[in-house]
Amino acid sequence: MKSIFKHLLTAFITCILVVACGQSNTPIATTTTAPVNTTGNAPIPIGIGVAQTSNVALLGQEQVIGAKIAEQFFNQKGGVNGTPIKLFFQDTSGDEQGAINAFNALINQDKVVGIVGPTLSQHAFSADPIAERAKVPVLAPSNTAKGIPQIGEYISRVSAPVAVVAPNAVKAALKINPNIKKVAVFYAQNDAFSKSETGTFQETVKAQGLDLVTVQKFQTTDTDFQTQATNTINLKPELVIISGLAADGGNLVKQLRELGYKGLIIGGNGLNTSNLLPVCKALCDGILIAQAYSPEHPNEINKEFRRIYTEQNKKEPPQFSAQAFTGVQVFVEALKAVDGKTKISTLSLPQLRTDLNKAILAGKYDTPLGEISFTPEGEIIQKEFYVAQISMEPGGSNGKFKFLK
Ligand code: 1QQ
Repeated sequence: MKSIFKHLLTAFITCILVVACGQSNTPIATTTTAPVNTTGNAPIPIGIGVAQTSNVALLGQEQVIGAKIAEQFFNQKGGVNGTPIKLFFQDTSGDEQGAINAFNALINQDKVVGIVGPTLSQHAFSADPIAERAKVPVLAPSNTAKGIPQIGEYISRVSAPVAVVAPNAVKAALKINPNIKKVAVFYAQNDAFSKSETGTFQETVKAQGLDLVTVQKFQTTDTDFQTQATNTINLKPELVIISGLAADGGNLVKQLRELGYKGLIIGGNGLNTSNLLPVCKALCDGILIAQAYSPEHPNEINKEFRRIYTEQNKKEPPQFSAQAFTGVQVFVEALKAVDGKTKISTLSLPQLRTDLNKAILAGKYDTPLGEISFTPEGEIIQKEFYVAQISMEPGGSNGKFKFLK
């Protein structure tokens, strides 16, 4: 990274001067843990470790967009008390090892102050412990499985857990069709988030007095769901609930409909992207998905975020972009709080990472998700949740997430 090299060069020259001149009044040359930013206005490095390739990129791409909007937006507003931020992107790709490699690169090579990532809970359980051991704060932008903040002191999330988000979709389905009795549940058994989310869905179904007629398992890599779909349809459910990711989830919806299923379908958070629409096309119509973000949220920062996003992308901002934006925002505001106490330019990188983590947990943030804060463990405290229903245009190539009242 240029600024660090510049710093090292400055430190080296200073060192020579110190030896030559016999003076020793600078902290830079004498410490091994040099300050992060000693050159006045060198940008502060923040890491984004999400999936930019693989099937998980259907979700991760939306995060990259949200993070980039935040970088530009907050730098235009003066960054961290006059010092800009700079995002460093490392692609986690689609597996645990990819996430581990991305986190290691962000921590050791890019020397970031904190990380927004990874995309999946499945990857967080492997990669977050690396950040925890290195004492690098992580803000999980989309890790909704049970147990994420409990990975460690440095792990917090801006993505509300399945336990609070998912039940809203079941309640919305019952409002649309109060006659629902029989419910079938599908989940991807090789994905930590899907296992966690289906647990919540199954509890909700039972708590609502509904009849859970079957629990079907699949893999996120599956493309053929004929057997599970046929077995399910034979049980005549009025509601099907799917916890998986976008490609598998989209194919499952498509095959259920092609085989004649007519009832309501709830998709979990892994189906919460318009990248699902090219998979199930017209047959995506009517899928209900609970949301931790609404483009209609009326606060100023959301209005600005929504305006920039829609200008660039010609559609409404999705939840994953809003959450990634929020992750960067929390870092920026917590960095400002740290800087307000002790100039960041005088702190060593380890000290800054530790102070930053404390500041994150202590703060309150007005974000596109609404007002949020954190429990001491790093769990998000968020107030508003929503449910959207996919509405496909006739012909089935274009569709929208319509928010239910
Ligand atoms: C998780 C999730 C993902 C499906 C979001 C991209 O919620 O892995 O926890």
